[in-house]
Amino acid sequence: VSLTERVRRGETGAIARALSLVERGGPEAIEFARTVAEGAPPAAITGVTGPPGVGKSTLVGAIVRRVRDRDERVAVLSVDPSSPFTSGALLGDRIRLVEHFEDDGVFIRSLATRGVTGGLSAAVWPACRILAGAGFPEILVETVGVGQTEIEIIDHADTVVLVLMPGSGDSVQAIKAGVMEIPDVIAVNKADDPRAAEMARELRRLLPRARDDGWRTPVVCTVASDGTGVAELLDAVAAHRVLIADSEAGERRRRRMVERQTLAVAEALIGAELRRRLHDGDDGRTLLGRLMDGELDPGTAGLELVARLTGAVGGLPSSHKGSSL
Ligand SMILES: Nc1nc2c(ncn2[C@@H]2O[C@H](COP(=O)(O)OP(=O)(O)O)[C@@H](O)[C@H]2O)c(=O)[nH]1
Ligand SMILES: [Mg+2]
Repeated sequence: VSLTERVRRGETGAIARALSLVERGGPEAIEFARTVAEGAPPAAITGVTGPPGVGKSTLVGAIVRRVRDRDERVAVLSVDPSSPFTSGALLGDRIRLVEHFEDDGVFIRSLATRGVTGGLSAAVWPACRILAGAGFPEILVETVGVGQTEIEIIDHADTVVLVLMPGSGDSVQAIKAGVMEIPDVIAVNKADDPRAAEMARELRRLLPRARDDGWRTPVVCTVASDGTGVAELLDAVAAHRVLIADSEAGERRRRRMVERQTLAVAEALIGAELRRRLHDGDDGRTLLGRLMDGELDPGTAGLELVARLTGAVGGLPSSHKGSSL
């Protein structure tokens, strides 16, 4: 039986292997992910993002518990390097999801992002295809970050939940200053802290009445550690899902998603190829070697790399040449 078939049957070991495969990246990984997902209904992807320590993993655990109570299958991808876990063993001490490892209806895996351009995007797209192919209608993706970077998940998630906690003022400032995209839902977690209610009020004051797509971002108070507010949070996610399911706003969002996913995949592939060629010499000497010998400067070497990749003379399309310099 092929790996594809075993993934489609939902075999946990096969899914884990398939994810390791796509994690390595490259054209074969993309082709494989596409094959696995062929014919499978698309999964609903929810991004859970925010600064470290606000309780994202705990909240994901609480969401998983609720979804399992409804007897639906759910998969979790964690792109959080600060609290890593794998399907077999949990690393670190901040472990929220251990209870679900025995449950067939739940698949939990951390995802390496390799720290390269397009890393998150290039890894998350095929991973979600694998999980959709394995029959998970719901996927939660935990990503960590502060400010604009965490919101990279917006290119992959149908709904983005930003998790904050009393005291995480940076993100509030980022929203206030307009440098952060307005998330679809905000959870003020650790609402057992009395300052949470005031923070939620401040956020509601700061957030626009409506975004361009007509959506007003709900702010929900949660206590992830005991499940308080998680039902309300899931209601907010469901409401957003309805908005994008059949609307011009949803259409625009999907257009932007596929555009950015495509570019992320292409950029990751080209980036990998460029790095390979920088270290690979076709005439016994690497480009890097020639740089170190002072024969080339980084600018010229960069142009040459691009030239080798595109086959274009001079490395760039002619429209970029002949400037008035
Ligand atoms: N008091 C309180 N602590 C929480 C709550 N949710 C999570 N925590 C704790 O916050 C710490 C960080 O949680 P974790 O889920 O690992 O945060 P992450 O880094 O955002 O994934 C852990 O010690 C949790 O037990 C909450 O609602 N209230
Ligand atoms: Mg975490």
